[in-house]
Amino acid sequence: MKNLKRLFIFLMLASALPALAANKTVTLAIPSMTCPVCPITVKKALEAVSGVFKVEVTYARKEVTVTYDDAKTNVAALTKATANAGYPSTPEGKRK
Ligand SMILES: [Cu+2]
Repeated sequence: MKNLKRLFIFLMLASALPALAANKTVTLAIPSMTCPVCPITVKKALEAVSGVFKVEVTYARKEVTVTYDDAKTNVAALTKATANAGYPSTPEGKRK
């Protein structure tokens, strides 16, 4: 019975582990998205970054929300990717 209890605790801990590999979401402000075609370029640039699995562009607000695996990439890499595509971006909250 004691072993069974240990196994149960082990399984609980093991199933909790994937939740620790955090998916993070960041919203980037991209003021230079000035026409409806821009979001396509921005989306492609961000989706090309390894670790990114969701990109949502809100053209009306000139924002893009990116969901990424923070073990594989980070906000600096994301802003670099948009800048390389011709669209400098600023993480929300740091905007002046
Ligand atoms: Cu455009």
